[in-house]
Amino acid sequence: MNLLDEIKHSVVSGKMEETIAGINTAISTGIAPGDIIRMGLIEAMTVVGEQFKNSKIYVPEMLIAARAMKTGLQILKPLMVGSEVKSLASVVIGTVKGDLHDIGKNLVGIMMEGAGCKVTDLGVDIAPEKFVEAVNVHNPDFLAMSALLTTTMPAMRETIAALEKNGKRNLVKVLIGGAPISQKFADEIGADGYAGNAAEAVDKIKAMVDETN
Ligand code: B1M
Repeated sequence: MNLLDEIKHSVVSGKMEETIAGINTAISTGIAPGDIIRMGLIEAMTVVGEQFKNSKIYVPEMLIAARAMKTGLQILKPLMVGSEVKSLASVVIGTVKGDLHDIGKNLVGIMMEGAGCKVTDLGVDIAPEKFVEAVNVHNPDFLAMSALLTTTMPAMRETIAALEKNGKRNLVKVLIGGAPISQKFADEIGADGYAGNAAEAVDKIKAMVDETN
């Protein structure tokens, strides 16, 4: 088994110490942090998702695996976040109401910071009125919303409606993403952009910043 497979295996089985040790070894042998995230951590979560879908594991195991993944991300975050001087854009990010999944959202935030964005992370289970309040307080260029459950997708539409109701919709670009989200859904609810993964989210922000300049 190569090192990245070992990391993947440790995360799938929720072994925190082995995950940390594997990541530290990978870093010291010169494996790029982005590769560790993609081929070690994200692939592990895909396996975990499949196992959950097939009733091979249940919520507690999924939670333990997620904890190992989050710890791994914490180690890698400082290596992903560069020392860009100029701010690309300011972003308020959060996972929508009713949804507690934050690993993808955290990864998107880390990649945005790495690209030079100023990111304010509201956390999970963020109600539409909380997003509106954060837009009022932080006046960001982008509002970024994440959803992992089909049942919480409507909260994105509700948040856009709340922005409109409060006269804020034109002041901020809305970017959405998460496993069940698509470009079609983004178009349907009137979001400005959709991204399928963290790298694409950064590309979308760069493209939209370029458009407005
Ligand atoms: Co849950 N869960 N979960 N879960 N969980 C899923 C999402 C699921 C697909 C599993 C499955 O059935 N195969 C399924 C959803 C089914 C559906 O709605 N279609 C599911 C379910 C059903 C549930 C519960 C309802 C289970 C239960 O209680 N019976 C429950 C709901 C709780 C709630 O939110 N109210 C639940 C709970 C949990 C845990 C708490 C145990 C844990 C989350 C821990 C945490 O996040 N802190 C968990 C986990 C870990 C998962 C899986 C296994 C992994 C998610 C993950 O972290 N992926 C997941 C199955 C899967 O996705 N394979 C699953 C890794 C992460 C890097 O990817 O989040 O997709 P992802 O993010 C990607 C892209 O989507 C994108 O970029 C990221 C990186 O490239 N992206 C954006 C995300 N946000 C973006 C925003 C953007 C742009 C791109 O712009 C703003």
